[in-house]
Amino acid sequence: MQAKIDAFMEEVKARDAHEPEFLQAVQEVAETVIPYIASNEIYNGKNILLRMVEPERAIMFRVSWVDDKGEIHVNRGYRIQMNSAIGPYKGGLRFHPSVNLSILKFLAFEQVFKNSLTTLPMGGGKGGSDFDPKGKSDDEIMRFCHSFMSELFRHIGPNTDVPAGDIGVGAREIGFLFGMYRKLRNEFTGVLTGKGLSWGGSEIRPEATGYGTVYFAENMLKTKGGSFKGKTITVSGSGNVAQYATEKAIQLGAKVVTLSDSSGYIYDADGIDEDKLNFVMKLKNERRGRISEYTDTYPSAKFHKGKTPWEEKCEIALPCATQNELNGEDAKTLIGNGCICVSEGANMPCTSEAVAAFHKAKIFFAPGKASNAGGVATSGLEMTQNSLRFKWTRQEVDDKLQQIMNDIHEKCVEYGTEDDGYIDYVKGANIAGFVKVADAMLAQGVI
Ligand code: NDP
Ligand code: 2IT
Repeated sequence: MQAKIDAFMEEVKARDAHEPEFLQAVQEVAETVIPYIASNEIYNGKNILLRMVEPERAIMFRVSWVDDKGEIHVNRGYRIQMNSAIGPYKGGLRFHPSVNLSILKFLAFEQVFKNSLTTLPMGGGKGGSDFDPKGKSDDEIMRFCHSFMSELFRHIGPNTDVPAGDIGVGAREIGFLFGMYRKLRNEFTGVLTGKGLSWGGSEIRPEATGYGTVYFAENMLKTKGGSFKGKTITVSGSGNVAQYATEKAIQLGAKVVTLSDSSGYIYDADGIDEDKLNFVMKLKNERRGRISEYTDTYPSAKFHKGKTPWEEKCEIALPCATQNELNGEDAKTLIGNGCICVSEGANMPCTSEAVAAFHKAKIFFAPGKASNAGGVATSGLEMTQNSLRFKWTRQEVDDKLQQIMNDIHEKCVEYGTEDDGYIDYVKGANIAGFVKVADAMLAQGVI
């Protein structure tokens, strides 16, 4: 079996040798899905996975924009339309200087499996730009977003491709992007998700990824009679996902002791309560400040410059910042400190060495394509509401989100339970996500 997996990876590497993040994501899927394909006659010999690693379309474009001083800048824009076998392409836009083809292809590939797991009819895509929003004025952000959409609009549509937010793209950016799309097309449709509540957005969408990550972790703990109540939690990041993962963890009676950004992390031994979290939300979402400023207001907390939260003692770790932010050494430290559960809020935040360490220690580990799927699932619910021209209440959307996270958990148990009873959520999520897309691709023929 290993020879089969190696041969497959050689073929992918021959094409995409210079795309390390993409290869990392593909390798993880290949290791679990190729043995499944080999033992299931309907999928065997059809090169389905080989077709799935090639984007249906990859669009790259120039984004020129003018800063407040009148200087002209050029960035690169992308949209990877990975797979539309089960629905329109769906996935976020990332604005961050690290963005390149490898990162967007890994994200688009993961998105195909994640969206399939949500039970909703959505294909997978991802896009963005190497634009750095840090330090830019609102006017500069607006001009960049308008320029970006002045090209992207011709490739997307409510039945074709529906982008949303990701790192560096939140409510403000979705507003500017939507405004330009509406003007160019002269139509008001659900072409983007994460819209404002007064113009087509869904209740709970801002909260959904973070809440879903915690709902999923709570489901994992429940398999052994555990819960969040009274547990100590470390969270990384301090953006959208980290904020709402923290909020839900607090609501479930846990103590969150860390938050971070790319400069370092803060440790608050007393726990980040609702008031402190409100302070963080204002700091990050309105003043667009740095997490280190937390200690100016709460001096008993400590800022650890250039470090990640994984050196702190916790029972549950929620990595919610970015890819490969938690490595094999971090994993060993966490396990040594008594961590029993890791639920990925970010996409691929744990390196393959870290994931191997969690599996070896047989602790609960949820891969992002399962545990952070609540965000895109609620985007799917936003699309449904837009099509119906109807609005569900907060409670209705939250109930549906919880149901979807329960369903994803069940699918992972169904496909990922090992002979000794240990649940390999990576295997479960990959196979369950694969089956639905593969069945659709088989039914539609060689296209
Ligand atoms: P935000 O832009 O709101 O926040 C990103 C956070 O991560 C910031 O605190 C940022 O710090 C930190 N961060 C970004 N890059 C790095 C880096 N290279 N090293 C250390 N810290 C970094 O993004 P989101 O919260 O939306 O996204 C976070 C993660 O969750 C991403 O992996 C994203 O793909 C994933 N995700 C998001 C979903 C959503 O609905 N938004 C859905 C599913 C997954 P700084 O300010 O210093 O850059
Ligand atoms: O990674 C992700 O799932 C997202 N950034 C959310 C995508 C979406 O379409 O809501």
